[in-house]
Amino acid sequence: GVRDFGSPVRVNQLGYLGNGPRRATYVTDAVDAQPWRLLDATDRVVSSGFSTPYGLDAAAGTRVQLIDFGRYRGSGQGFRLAVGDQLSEPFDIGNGLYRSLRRDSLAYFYNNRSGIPIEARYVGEEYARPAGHVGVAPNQGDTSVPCLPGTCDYSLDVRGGWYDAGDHGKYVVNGALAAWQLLDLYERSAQHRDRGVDLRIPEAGNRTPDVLDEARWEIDFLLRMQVPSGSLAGMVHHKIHDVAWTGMPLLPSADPQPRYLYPPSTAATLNVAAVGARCARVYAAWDKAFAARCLRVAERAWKAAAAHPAVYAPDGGVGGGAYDDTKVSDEFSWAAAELFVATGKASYRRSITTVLKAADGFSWQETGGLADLALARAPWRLPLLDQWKLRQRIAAVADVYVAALRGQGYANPYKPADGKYVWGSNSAVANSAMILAIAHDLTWSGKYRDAALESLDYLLGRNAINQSYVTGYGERASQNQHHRFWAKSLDPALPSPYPGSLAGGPNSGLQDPVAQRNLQGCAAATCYTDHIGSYSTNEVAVNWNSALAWITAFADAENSS
Ligand code: 9MR
Repeated sequence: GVRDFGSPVRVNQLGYLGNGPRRATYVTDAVDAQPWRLLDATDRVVSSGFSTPYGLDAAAGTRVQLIDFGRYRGSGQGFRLAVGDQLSEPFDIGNGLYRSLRRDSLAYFYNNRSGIPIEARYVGEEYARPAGHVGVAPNQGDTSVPCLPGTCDYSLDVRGGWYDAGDHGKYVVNGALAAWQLLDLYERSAQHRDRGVDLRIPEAGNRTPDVLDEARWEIDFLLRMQVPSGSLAGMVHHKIHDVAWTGMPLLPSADPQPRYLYPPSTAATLNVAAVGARCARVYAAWDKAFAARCLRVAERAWKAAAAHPAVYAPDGGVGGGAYDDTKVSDEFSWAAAELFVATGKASYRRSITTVLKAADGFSWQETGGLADLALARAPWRLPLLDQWKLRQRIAAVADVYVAALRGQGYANPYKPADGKYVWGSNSAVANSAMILAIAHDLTWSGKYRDAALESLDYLLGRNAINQSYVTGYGERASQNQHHRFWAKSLDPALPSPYPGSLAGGPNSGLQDPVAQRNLQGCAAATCYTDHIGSYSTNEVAVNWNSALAWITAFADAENSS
């Protein structure tokens, strides 16, 4: 049947910042401009105007018009936009709107920690659970994990870290990207005199910024994944996960399956080199011994990768994600850039071979652009002319995203050339917004700031299906993301996803049975269903929430200074 997306008036359901853009999208076949009204919580008309006809939005597959209510200077709660008798979902206007989402998006990580009990005093009774994979029955424990039979003859203590997503695997490539993004978030805040938010985690009050404590939970795990000795010494195991996919629902502590270390890969090794180098620089001010250890591991990984430059993780497999990648020139370049920034050594600089490209952005698989983002965080490492070129490169990419955002019916910097949305498309949106924000930091150009902020409108409801993809934020927010413990729709005794959890989002590939059953023929931006079984459109993942955390931290800082 026809899917019901509610009101045709699409807004950011969290709201609009007092000093940000204020636009909405109206779905209509009308050709002429339409009159709109902005209503306050008492239904009083506080502003009005006419929409701007746009035409067919290709990603949504419907015709739309644009509404700009930026002239309205008031603030408050419970506004609605109206066109005729069609009312949008309610939203707020004002400052400080992103403060709580900024904190919740980071709370995602504590909630998904492995190897430590998740305590009610930090997350509330509903979300508390016993430690997972610490060797208490029925778990076999991540404290001593053997290699996949026949691949090596040792076991490693790879306790800790975060669970990847809705499953209980722990994967180096995207785990490293997520930890990196939290470190970059911290550095961005520090460079902008933004003291960040306090988190409810066991390490709070230890004098280290909480976001660095959270990132360290993962980094400690990543360092443990390094091969200790033998012919592959210094390489890093690609992943650790169960021998077969576990059923749902299932608490981490109730997982009875054997878990294995999967063979090292060049990609995982270089990811650890990159995040280890960033770690060395960031933690130098907080824990010198840890910083030095990060650098030792990173340089050892770099050497090992150079000696084994084409060891690829295979596609396929059972019990966990593949995170396969057969092109690692981009990982070499990213690691080289981070190591250059950390050490200043010219040899590392000579190994930087990639630049940021609009079509690639960055992701766990495509890390070439991260070389530029590493340099952008420490431009003083470069001669002035190269600093200028770096700024120009990032601005040129940001210009492409601004054009994509302005050229679509819903403000979205993500516009894949083939028109198809990928698995985890929402992270591509948030990562593009991060690049826009960095372009703003480097150039002070307001168009990049506005586009970065407006990208959040898309994630929070101003989109083809009137969907806020973030649990707990917005009237029509995702609440059934694919997760083995946050599985209320399978067992009412279990909780919904913790507030601030980002769904993967529309995926044209329909790569799970629920999506295949319910979304046949969908236009790209509508290929999403808030069903716990739809892992290819509705899973959560560490590298997606890290992107949300970065961009909401930016929005919060831009707005509360
Ligand atoms: O985010 C990953 C996406 O880029 C891939 O296309 C997809 C299929 O390989 O896998 C995604 O990662 C999933 C991983 O394989 C297993 N845990 C959940 C991850 C998020 O869905």
